[in-house]
This record gives sequence, structure tokens and C-alpha cells, in this order.
Amino acid sequence: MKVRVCMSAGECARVFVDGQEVDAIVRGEYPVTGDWVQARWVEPGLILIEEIEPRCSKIARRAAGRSGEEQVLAANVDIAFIVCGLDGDFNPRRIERYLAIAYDGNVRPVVVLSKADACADVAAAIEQVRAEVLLVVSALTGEGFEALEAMLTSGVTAVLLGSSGAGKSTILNRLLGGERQLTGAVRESDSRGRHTTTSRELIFLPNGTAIIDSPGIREIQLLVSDEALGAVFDEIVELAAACRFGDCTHTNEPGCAVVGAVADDRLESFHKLQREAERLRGERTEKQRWRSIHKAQKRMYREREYNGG
Ligand SMILES: Nc1nc2c(ncn2[C@@H]2O[C@H](COP(=O)(O)OP(=O)(O)O)[C@@H](O)[C@H]2O)c(=O)[nH]1
Ligand SMILES: [Mg+2]
Ligand SMILES: [Zn+2]
Repeated sequence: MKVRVCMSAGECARVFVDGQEVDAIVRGEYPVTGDWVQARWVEPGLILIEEIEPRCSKIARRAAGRSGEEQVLAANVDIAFIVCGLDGDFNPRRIERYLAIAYDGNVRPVVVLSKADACADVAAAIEQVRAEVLLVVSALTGEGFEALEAMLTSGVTAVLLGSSGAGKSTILNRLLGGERQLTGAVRESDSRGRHTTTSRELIFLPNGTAIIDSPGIREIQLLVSDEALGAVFDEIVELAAACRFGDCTHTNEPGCAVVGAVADDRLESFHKLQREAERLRGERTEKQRWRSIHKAQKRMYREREYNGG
């Protein structure tokens, strides 16, 4: 049977079977929250996950640590709410990173500027964000929730992205009308990265919308395509068509149509993310190359053993 994963922790997971959460064990590749999987009962109350269905979309980043691999955080997501507080959390550059991740994973991004009640000049903040869809909300007053709820129709899967303290769980609680997710006060210097939300978990709103609340992602390294970056910085791509040189890097070339037309910090951000994505993609292919060499080597040794040395 085909069921959906609502929580994943390596070899163990939880899945939805007929609206009930059931424990599961995994044979083979580990699934992530939101995955559809082929599974069967092994005993009452325990499911065996045998195979992961191909993913339609994903939220992924470069894994922390040295592996350099892609780490998928959530699968089969329709909308990514990129939550950014209009308090000290506000950071347009971070929003650009999340936008790139969403576009790269084939997920529709919606920027949600939260804690509107805590901001004196919302218009000035909006001015600094470029997004196809942008909502301003306050979980305290309920401002903006009508627009938010209008996007959450039955059958939709949404994920809440944003740094720790952005207000994700508070938004989810208000949508649920209860206290399902733990919320926590913003820690001033959260250097050890303890999060109040500890696991990505898929839960359902009463109308059938699936929502994945994620713990604040501390480090978001961009393992994304140039196309995804182009979607984030679409105005730069558009302007670049008028640059004198086809391979203009928009740094110091004569006849550049981008420099001067785009805010300096935004162009700087574009260059920075482009360099980062290029570097990480390069590292990844290098790692893959070595891995396949090692595999081939092992195969060779094995064959030699079979053939008597
Ligand atoms: N003033 C104000 N504070 C909020 C709002 N939403 C969340 N907060 C506060 O921000 C802090 C972090 O919220 P939380 O939902 O736990 O953030 P998360 O880490 O993104 O899940 C908590 O102290 C909340 O009370 C809001 O709309 N207005
Ligand atoms: Mg939270
Ligand atoms: Zn240029």
C-alpha cells in the first residue's frame, strides 16, 4: 500500500495509515517527511517501508558537515512559506536564500513577513523584499491570516521555513486554533542551536491541508541551480539582456545594464550566492567522482578474488 511519511528519524519513521499515525521501520533508503512510500504491515501497529515513491518536489540544502551531499528536508511540497519576522529577525538576504531553495526544489514560494504588530514601518521592509507573492501577518492580531488561509486548500502540502524565532510555530498554532506546536521565546544568543521544534513533522489542518513545521535551519548552504538563482533575481536576469557583452559578469564591464540599476547590496548578494552555488555544485561532483572510483576499485578487487587473485 501507498502511505505518507509524517516524521522521519533514520531507520524509524511514522506514517499515516487511514488517518492514523503508525510507527514504521525502513528497509533501504531513508525517507523524509512528506514522502509517499510503498509499505506493508509487519505486525499490528508496525509498518515496513519498502520503497520511496519518486518525489515531485523537495526542500533541500547541502548537508552540514563534510559529506557535501544534498540533504532533503521535506518532500512533495506545494508551497513553501518563507517566514521572516518584522522584528530583529528581518533579513532580506536570508529570504533570497530560502527563495532559491524553493525554486530549485520545484516548490512555490510565498514570503510571509510575520510579527507585523512589532514593526513600525512595514512598508519600508516590504520595499526591500522582491517576491512573487508576499504576505504580511501577525499571529498576535490575526492580520493577514485570511490571505494565508486562502492558500491552504484541501490537498495542499505546505512547509514553514525560516530561522528559529521567526514565528513559524505560532503561525501554525493560530491556523490550528490550538497549541499543537511548542513555541519558544527568542533566545538572544542562541549559539548552541537548541530549537524548540525538534523534528520536522507533518500535521493536518481541519480542512485537510498538510503542513510541515520545520526547526529553524541554522545553516542554509545553497546547492541550487543557476536557473533557481535566476528566478530569485529575475530582475537582474532581465536587465542583463541589455548588457553590451553576452558574458557580462556585472562587475566592471563597460556597457553593463545591471550595475547601477540594481541596489548594490542586492547585486552583491546575487554574486555571493552564485559563487556559493557554483562552488558547492563543484564539490559535489568531485565527491561523486571519487565515490564512483572507489566503487569501481572495490568491484575490481572482488572480481580478482573470484578469479583466484
Ligand atoms: N509580537 C509578536 N510576537 C510573535 C508573533 N508570532 C510569534 N511571536 C513570538 O516570537 C517568538 C518565536 O515564535 P515561534 O513561533 O516559536 O518561532 P519559530 O521558532 O519560528 O517556531 C515567540 O516568543 C512568539 O511569542 C507575532 O505575530 N507578534
Ligand atoms: Mg518552531
Ligand atoms: Zn552586466
